[in-house]
Amino acid sequence: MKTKIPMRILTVMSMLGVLVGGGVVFGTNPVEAAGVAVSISAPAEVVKGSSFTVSVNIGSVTAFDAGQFDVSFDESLLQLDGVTAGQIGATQIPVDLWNKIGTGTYRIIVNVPGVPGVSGSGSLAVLQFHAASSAVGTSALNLSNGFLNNNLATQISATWTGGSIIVCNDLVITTTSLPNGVVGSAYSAALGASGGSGSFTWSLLSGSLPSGLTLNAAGTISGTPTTTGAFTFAVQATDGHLSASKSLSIQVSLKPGDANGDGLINTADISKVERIIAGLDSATSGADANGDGLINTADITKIERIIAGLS
Ligand SMILES: [Ca+2]
Ligand SMILES: [Ca+2]
Repeated sequence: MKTKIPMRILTVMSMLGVLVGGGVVFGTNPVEAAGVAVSISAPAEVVKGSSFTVSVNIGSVTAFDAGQFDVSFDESLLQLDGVTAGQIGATQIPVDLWNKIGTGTYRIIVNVPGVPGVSGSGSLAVLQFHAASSAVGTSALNLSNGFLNNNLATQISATWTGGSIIVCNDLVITTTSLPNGVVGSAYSAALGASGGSGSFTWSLLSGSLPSGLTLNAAGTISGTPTTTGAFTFAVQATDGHLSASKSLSIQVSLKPGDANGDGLINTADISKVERIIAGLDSATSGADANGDGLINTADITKIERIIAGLS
């Protein structure tokens, strides 16, 4: 019968390089055998000229004591301004030294003072960057020449995964105004934006579109207005990372001759103008069919001409 060795003792034995199950295991535990994951946590997209931080994250590690790695990037797009301490569990991981060793490549050395070792997950360091103010593009953010060791001065196996950052122009909505709408007439207007990564999803942020109109994700406002009025609303465009919003408005009026505001011009509008002239109904903008600012029999004549296809 085999003697069962408690997991905690097994871990200590394996860290010490004790013979376990016929093989010598140096400085590893079951998690680290596959390699501790070291990866970049960075914004996918930054606006040119802006400052941002990048975290060099580390997965679960046991008795970590010190490490070194190189970070490299496109210097025409990104500049490294500083490197500050990471944190594993509750323990800070001091950056002892960071130094430029080549074009766009910096070497960073982190070291926990003394030999207590730190276990847990977190970050090895935090990098302070700013994006170039005049150039846009995509920069790789590579990690290389990485080496980690535990408090026994033994290498900790690790996999190093970099990333990339898009430097772009700020996302702005370029539409300054929208065409007016007419009750009963088809309406279509395309919203525009620039910057970001160039593919936008649109939505209504606040307010209301004229009834009968909708905004689709591609940024087209379309439909057929059903009521008059001035409608003010805010739209938002996002490229998935950055977003911008803008307040816009659409004025909807009646078609000249559409005295009753139903979107159609027919004999009901003649009756409506007659009622307005007789003082039975309030004036409507559509009743002024000939656009002279007055509502009188000349508008009835105009409506008849419109119905007959004469004008
Ligand atoms: Ca009408
Ligand atoms: Ca008139």
